[in-house]
Amino acid sequence: MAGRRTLTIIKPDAFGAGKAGLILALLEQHGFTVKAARAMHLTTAQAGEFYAVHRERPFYGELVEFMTSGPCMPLILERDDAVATLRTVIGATDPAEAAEGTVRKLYAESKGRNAIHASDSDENADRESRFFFAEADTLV
Ligand code: 3AN
Repeated sequence: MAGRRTLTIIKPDAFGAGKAGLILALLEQHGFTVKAARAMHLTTAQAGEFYAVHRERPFYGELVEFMTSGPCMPLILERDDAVATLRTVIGATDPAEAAEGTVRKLYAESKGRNAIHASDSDENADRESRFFFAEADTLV
């Protein structure tokens, strides 16, 4: 059965532009509740580790540089079928291809500066949640 929790990050472009509240309101309208939240400025080592799966991709350096360019906001969110629903709500990686009303259609500038991250599987949601939060922070 699909899990009830997923991990999202409001990325430095959206967080720095003061869009965190609007994005969170949209996610809440889609039935998500916040189970953990923090604001932080990732180090190069942290961003590199978080995106290690993309290490061989041509955009890896650009991605790490962008994710360390300013503070971001990781959150654990909960609702039924959390991973698949959030992927739909954030929209396609490229905002030019994102559906109307999605977070990326509304707030992303480009494939690289695309406002928000969302886990792509229950396994990654679990791994990514542990990356940012201690178990004691996720018991609400
Ligand atoms: P998604 O975030 O939609 O799961 P992935 O997993 O293909 O997309 O890519 C991870 C992240 O890498 C994206 N969120 C985006 O920030 C960055 N990225 C993907 N493709 C490109 C690209 N062509 N140029 C720059 N950055 C990219």
